[in-house]
Amino acid sequence: MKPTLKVYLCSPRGFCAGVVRAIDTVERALSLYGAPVYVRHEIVHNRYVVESLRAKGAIFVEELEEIPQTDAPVVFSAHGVPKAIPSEAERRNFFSLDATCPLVTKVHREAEIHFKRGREIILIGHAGHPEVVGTLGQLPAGAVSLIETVDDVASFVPKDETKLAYITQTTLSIDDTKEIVRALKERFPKVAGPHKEDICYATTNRQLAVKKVAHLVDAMVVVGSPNSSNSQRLREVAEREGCPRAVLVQRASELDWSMFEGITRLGITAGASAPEVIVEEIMGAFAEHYELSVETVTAAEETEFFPLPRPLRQVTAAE
Ligand code: 0CJ
Ligand code: F3S
Repeated sequence: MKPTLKVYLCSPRGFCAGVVRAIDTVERALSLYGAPVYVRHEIVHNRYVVESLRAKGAIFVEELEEIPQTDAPVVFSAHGVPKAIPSEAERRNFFSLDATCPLVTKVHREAEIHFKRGREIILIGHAGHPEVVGTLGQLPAGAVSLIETVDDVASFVPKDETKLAYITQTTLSIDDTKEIVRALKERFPKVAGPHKEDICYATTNRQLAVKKVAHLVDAMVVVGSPNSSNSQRLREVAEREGCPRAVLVQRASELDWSMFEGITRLGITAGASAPEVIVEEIMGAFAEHYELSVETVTAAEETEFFPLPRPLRQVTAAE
């Protein structure tokens, strides 16, 4: 007889509206124009998604220089790109399709508005992440400074502390960001910024669901890739909320079964770039070891939908 395992499935989990739009952009480009479709950077940070699209004819590159002169579409990933990238694509006469999430574009616009109003901008985010590189690259070098921690707030030297603004990466930890914003407002009471931060609805809701489940379980499995910021944050949130074991896995084959010995309650969630089919694969793997009793724990209902980039919409309408 298999031991029983109570499974708490976090909801919402997995794909957000921006990820659906980004993947659909590549799929739609492939079906309209045929292979190859070039994609600058992983369309979303998920190996399974990238490999599936590659099998259908997508070619992934890190930089435009890697793309030969071509009429094939060139897609920019969901994370956004510095302004120099669309300019370079235009110079090379590429047919570009921008799959930047509209909620990242919104942050780019905020940055531009602050800049036009003469404000020095602080970006709260993780150095080197493509979204951060893209947001920094919306404005001339030096216009935006990156801050990663509360300590960075203390050491930041503004040009004029009455003309400061902040923006954030969309996939940060809600709790860490709250602390950084608090420190920023304490030190610079006149700092301009969004109502709270720029963390997106999907990041927020997935963290809220993990918070509801973390204290109920002995272990938490987060489906997602190691380079996925929002997925990493879910693992962190689970741990910080008192879940004794939290792991990030890309596939069921990565599960270390010694870690789950003796557990009776398990939480499962998935990052915004992780497909539901992998959640099902993980559930299937646990079902081989345990008798499962599954309960969904819901933190929010999501209805967001983002239409495809304009060139693909027009072609769709003409059909
Ligand atoms: O940056 C974004 C617009 C989120 C895209 C979806 O998630 P993912 O895993 O590709 O990217 P993050 O590393 O930013 O979470
Ligand atoms: Fe956009 Fe947030 Fe998803 S920024 S791509 S809705 S994780």
